[in-house]
Amino acid sequence: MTVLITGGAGFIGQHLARRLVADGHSVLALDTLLGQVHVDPQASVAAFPGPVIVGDVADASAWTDLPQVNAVVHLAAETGTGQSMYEVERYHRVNVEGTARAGAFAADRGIPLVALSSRAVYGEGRHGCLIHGVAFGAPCCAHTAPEASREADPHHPVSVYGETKSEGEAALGPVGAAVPVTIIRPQNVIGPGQALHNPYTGVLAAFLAMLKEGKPLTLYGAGTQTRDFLHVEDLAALIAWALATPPQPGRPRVLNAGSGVRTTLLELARYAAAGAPVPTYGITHLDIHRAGDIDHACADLTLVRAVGAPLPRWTTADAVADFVAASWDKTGAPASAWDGALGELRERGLTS
Ligand code: UD2
Repeated sequence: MTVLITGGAGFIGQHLARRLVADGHSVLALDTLLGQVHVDPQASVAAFPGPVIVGDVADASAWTDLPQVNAVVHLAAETGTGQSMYEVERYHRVNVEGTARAGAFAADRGIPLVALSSRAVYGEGRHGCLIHGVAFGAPCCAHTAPEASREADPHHPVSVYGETKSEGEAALGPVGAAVPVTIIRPQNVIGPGQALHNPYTGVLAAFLAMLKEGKPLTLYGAGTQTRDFLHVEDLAALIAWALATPPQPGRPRVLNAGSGVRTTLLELARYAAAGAPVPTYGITHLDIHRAGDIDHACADLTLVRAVGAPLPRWTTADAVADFVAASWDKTGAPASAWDGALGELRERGLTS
C-alpha cells in the first residue's frame, strides 16, 4: 500500500518510512520542513524514501490534490512542552486544526488513519494512594506513588501542548465512526536522527550537547522526575502494526507507546554519560521548574499486550547508548541553546 505520512521528514517519520518501505510499502510525506526542526531541509528531503510534498497540515490547501494513498499516518505536530506555554496559537493551530484536517482527509477518502497523540494528555497521570485508592492528574495526598498510565485514564493535561493533543484526539471522534482510527500516545521517543538543534524539547539532546562540550549535565530539580524512554524503532514497529491491523470503523482504538519502564533523569544522565566516548564532568542541579513540566510519566502496556501489538525490544540503557553513538559526530545546537530556551521561559514568568 501507499502511506501518506504527515511530518514524514522528521525524526519518527524517517524511521517509520524506512520500516514501511522495508515491508514492501510506498511512502509519501506531507511536511512543512519547519526550520526549528530541519536545520538542513534538503537533507531531510533526500533522506526520505519517497516524495516529500511541502505543506502545512493546518492549511486546507495542503490537503487538496494529494495523490491517491491507502492510509494516513499523522505525525506532524508542534512538540515543545515549554514552548507551547507561550506559542499557544501556533500549537493549537497545528496540533488541533492539523489533526482535524488529517481526520477529514481520511474520512473523505475512506482510508484508515493512525494519528500520534502524546502521553501528555494524562498530565501527572495515575497515582496509587494508600488512603484514597487511585488519584488522577495530581497526587491527592502524601501517601501516593506514581503508577503507569492506562489508555482509559482521564485526560488531565498540564501544558498547552498536552491540551492541544487532547483536543486533537477529540477532533478525531467523528472520523473514528467512519474509518478505522488508531490513536497512539507515545512517551519520550529517542534514537538516532532525533533533533539535535531544537532546544525546546528533548532532554537527551541537551545532555549530548553538554557531554560534547565537556560540561556537567544540567538537571532541572533533583533529577528524581521520571520518564519512559521509547526507542524510535519500537515506535515505528507499533505504527506499522497499527497500519497492518486496522480496527473496525466505529471502534477507534487508543494505544500507549512506551517502554513500560520508569527511568529517573538521574539514571538517564548516567546512561548518557556511560555512552559518551570522553570523560564526563558530573551533574549540575538547577533549582528551576518549567511551567507545563510533569514529574512522572510511564506507560502501562497491558492493552498493547492484549491486542497483540509488538512490545518494545530496546532497553532504556541500550536505546540511550544507541542515540549517543549515532549522534556524537553530528552537529547540533550548542549547550548554551538550552540555557537560551530556559531564559525565554524565565522572561515570560514560566519558571518557578
Ligand atoms: C516529551 C516529548 C514531548 C511530549 C511529552 C509527553 C520529547 C523530545 N518531547 O516532553 O513531545 O510528547 O514528552 O509528556 O520526547 N530537563 C532537564 N535538563 C535539561 C532539559 C530538560 O532536567 O537540560 C528535564 C525537564 O525539566 C523534564 C525532563 O527533562 O522534566 C524531560 O524534558 P523533555 O523536554 O525532554 O521532554 P518532555 O518530557 O517535556
